[in-house]
Amino acid sequence: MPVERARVCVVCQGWDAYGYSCYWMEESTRSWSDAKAFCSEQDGFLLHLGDIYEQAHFTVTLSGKTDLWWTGLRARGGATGGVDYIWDNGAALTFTHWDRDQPDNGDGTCVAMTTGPIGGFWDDKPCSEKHAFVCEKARPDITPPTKAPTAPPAQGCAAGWTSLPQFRDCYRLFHNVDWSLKKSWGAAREDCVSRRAVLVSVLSQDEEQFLALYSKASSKWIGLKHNPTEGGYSWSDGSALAHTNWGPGEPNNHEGREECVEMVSSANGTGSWWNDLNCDAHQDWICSISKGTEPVLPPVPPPPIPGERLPQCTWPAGTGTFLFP
Ligand SMILES: [Ca+2]
Ligand SMILES: [Ca+2]
Ligand SMILES: [Ca+2]
Repeated sequence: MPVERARVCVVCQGWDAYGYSCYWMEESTRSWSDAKAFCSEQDGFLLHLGDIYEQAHFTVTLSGKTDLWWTGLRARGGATGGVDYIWDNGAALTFTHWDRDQPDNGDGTCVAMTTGPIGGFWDDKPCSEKHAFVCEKARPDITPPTKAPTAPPAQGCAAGWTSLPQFRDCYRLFHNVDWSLKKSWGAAREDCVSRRAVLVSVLSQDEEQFLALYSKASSKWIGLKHNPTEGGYSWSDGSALAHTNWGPGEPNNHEGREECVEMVSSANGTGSWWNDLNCDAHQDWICSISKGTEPVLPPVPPPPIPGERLPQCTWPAGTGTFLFP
């Protein structure tokens, strides 16, 4: 055994070392909470995937394994509708690697990783299912670099935009009673971008409840979209998918044509839920912008020049041939 590997083995007391952590691959299967208890008995915690490098390490490690393996991720909440995904070790969810069509909230609230040659993806499953799992603990000999503390959010929003002190963004609902002013998901996203904003990402139940009340009695696009090729859902601004609020039976990808996600708020705004919908449907939408960034007005298309006529297309009589003028 190479000297360095042997030294690390001693440091990790027989566990595998990678990056700043030691890992134990436990092949015996347990429910999620029994797996969590097993790890804490070893002074560890259920696997916390902190970034794409740690994820890549386990994608490779699990390529030769079978079935599913529990991670330390689970959904919390649900009583009032939405759920927030949290790590067992208390770390914030800053990175996600959801499997195709996940998280679907359909059958469970604990998150396992798939295995095999194209494995390593995340799927929410019933917590009572028994799976193998990974325990993690910090390497005792090295510590990760400390990150600079994040500054408290700036305050204040531009006219027409709204927020609460705890949020980092200001929000604006574009609620158009006239159908012709509503937009497809892509056009809504484009409208937000042209204001220096983004189509809103809803990252916690706290934010969900605020937006439900703010946009009560309406259905509107949010920045969530399905990725048909890579699988999974993702936010248009690249935020981690750390919260979901699917309505009963959703996402159902009705007739295989629903790739974009709307939020529906109840009449009094005390409840809300998400539905996947055809991206071409015309809807209201919510943009969000970082506090401290000044929104701009989207460019207005130039008015038609008076007297200028669009070229007319004609069918010459009797020829049956279309002519471009
Ligand atoms: Ca970790
Ligand atoms: Ca699932
Ligand atoms: Ca749907």
